[in-house]
Amino acid sequence: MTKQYKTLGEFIIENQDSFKYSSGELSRLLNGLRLAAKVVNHEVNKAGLVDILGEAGDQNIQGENQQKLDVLANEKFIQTLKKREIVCGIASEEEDDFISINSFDNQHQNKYVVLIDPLDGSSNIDVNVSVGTIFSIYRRVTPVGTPVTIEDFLQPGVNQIAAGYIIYGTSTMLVYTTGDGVNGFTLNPALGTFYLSHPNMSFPENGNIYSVNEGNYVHFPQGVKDYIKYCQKEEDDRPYTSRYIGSLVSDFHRNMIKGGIYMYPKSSVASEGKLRLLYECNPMAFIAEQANGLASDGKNRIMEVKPTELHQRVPFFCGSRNMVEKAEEFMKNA
Ligand code: AHM
Ligand code: MG
Repeated sequence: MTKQYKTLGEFIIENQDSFKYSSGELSRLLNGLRLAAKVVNHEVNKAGLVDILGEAGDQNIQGENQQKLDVLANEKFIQTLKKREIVCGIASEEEDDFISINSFDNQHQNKYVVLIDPLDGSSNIDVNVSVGTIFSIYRRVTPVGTPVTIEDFLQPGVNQIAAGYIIYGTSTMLVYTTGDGVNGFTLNPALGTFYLSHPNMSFPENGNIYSVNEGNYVHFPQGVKDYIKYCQKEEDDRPYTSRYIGSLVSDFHRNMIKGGIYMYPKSSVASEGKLRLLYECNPMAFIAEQANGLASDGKNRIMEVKPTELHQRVPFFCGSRNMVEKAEEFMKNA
């Protein structure tokens, strides 16, 4: 008999009783993201065929060149969430400011805000390497019925209601948590349906992969240099394997399955590292912790960092529990 896989749609409905707050609204929101993921997946897959590759000519708020697919993914996710009127606000890595969502028949009645990195690792697009979408969902802190404010977005990661990523890889997967473990769904492109392929995902406690841009080695703090040397030392189960795609979602996904640590430390040329607390680190930290892993800024739990601005950057160490703890030890002792 052929094994019957559960679809993402079925899974969302079956599990909505475990949601902390209004289940219908969060289910609709997750379904909206599922739909946008399929649209973006379609665009990413055909990127090599049509003239949508290359830079769009604009710069985003961080002064980086935007790729055309960044712009497109940003539009698709925002459009889908806006049209379905399921959230009261969106903040995106590609937008300067947050967007407040309202309509005549729904006077700011929605309760959730979404923060999104629509296409992370986009410098990989031109060379056909996996990219991803990262999302994070919070319940608003300002009263329902009023427009959202910056306070609704500057919440610590511990307040997240759900977080997830979509990886546009050899196959497309949507991986997410609502605070009750992590589950991964693989897209069957012929049917356009996500199926539960990776139930209860979990980081092995130990791993043997370290992922860091070693080209920045000379700029790293001493503790990070010492930890990298430790990873390379011939002793016990070391040296570890070095794997760095330069696409956070892909590096994280591999390490969650095989066991490993991802690092984007601060350096003498980037005082807070590169990754954004709200769009990249908090959602990945929530997923990591729900999958028995850890996420730290080198000293503190990422999800407890109090955000002060939308596009804030933070050093990031994330992955298998024992490896992150070891890296922290090196940074403390340096
Ligand atoms: P992006 O949001 O501009 O794509 O930048 C984030 C990406 C991560 O996916 C990746 O891990 C990192 O930047 C790679 O940076 P670097 O090339 O400096 O190693
Ligand atoms: Mg990014």
